[in-house]
Amino acid sequence: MLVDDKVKKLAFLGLDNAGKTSIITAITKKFGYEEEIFKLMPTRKIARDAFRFLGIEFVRMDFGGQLQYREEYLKHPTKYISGTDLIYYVIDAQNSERFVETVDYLDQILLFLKEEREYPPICIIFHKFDPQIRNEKEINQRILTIKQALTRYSHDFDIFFFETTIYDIKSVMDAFSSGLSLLFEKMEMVSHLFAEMSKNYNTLMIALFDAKGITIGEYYKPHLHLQEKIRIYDKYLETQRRIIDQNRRMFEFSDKFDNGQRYSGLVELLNFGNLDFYLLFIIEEDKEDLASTIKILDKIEAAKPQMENMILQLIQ
Ligand SMILES: Nc1nc2c(ncn2[C@@H]2O[C@H](COP(=O)(O)OP(=O)(O)O)[C@@H](O)[C@H]2O)c(=O)[nH]1
Ligand SMILES: [Mg+2]
Repeated sequence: MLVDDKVKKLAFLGLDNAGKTSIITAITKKFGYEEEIFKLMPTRKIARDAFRFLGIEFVRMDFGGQLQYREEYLKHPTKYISGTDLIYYVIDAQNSERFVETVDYLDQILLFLKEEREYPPICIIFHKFDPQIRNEKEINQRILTIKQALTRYSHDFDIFFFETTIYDIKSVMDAFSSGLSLLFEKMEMVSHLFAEMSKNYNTLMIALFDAKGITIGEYYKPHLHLQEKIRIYDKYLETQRRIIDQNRRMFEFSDKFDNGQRYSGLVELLNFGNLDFYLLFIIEEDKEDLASTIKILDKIEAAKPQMENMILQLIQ
């Protein structure tokens, strides 16, 4: 499944105050799991924690971004930066005064990696992309300029861009999950299967999450608005929590969007040994024909074996 089975190292890099620690905290705390902080290195200010995903152990390293630490990492890059499997580089999207400084730091990191011939995927996260600035022309223009400037590295590195904000946990989880999926070759087949399945039903969304909320695959109806996605995701989180608290295997719910359109949802727990996964299925409700909604939810039940097979392939 992976290139090799040793522990995978994820690095969160960026200037101080970019939001690295907030992102990691949001990912871990949202799902109420106490992550095992097994080593804290206050002197070098790299906080490490460990987690498992699809049966593989990961170490997540939060590189303190103050100037003195950055200088230390760049002075001994072999010690700090080498051997990283995936880099999340976090930029404060609201602080354009530090754009030059942050691009410069990223430059130095990438130059070092290039010299070492190490090419981990690079996820560049424009963070603090809060709802109220999402439509601001100037900020969007500046972000675009940085993206264009960084294309000079795309010959050597696989570079991916994300916009995130702590006010939308989905944006943070999407960036994190997308990064991880780059390390698992088979993960994209999950999304493909969901896209296929969606053709048979009037589906708004199908998604598969691991117990910690990492997305393993998902399909959205193409025209679904961001607000609606966020609403569904919040509803999912609430439902997942209920399943855990009430020790259930499945929960169905009905809800409506701001525009009045009603939708039905189902969250189902799937276990494989000690690994838990959650399947989320969302369909539009037909006001005239509620029986058809129920019929569709029954059909989903029938598609479960196929889904379980796929998960088995992922974790084998
Ligand atoms: N507006 C806004 N502020 C944020 C967001 N995420 C984090 N912050 C704030 O940014 C500051 C720096 O965050 P922190 O995670 O400590 O940054 P780090 O130095 O990169 O680890 C804190 O005051 C956070 O509350 C966000 O999405 N939007
Ligand atoms: Mg920090």
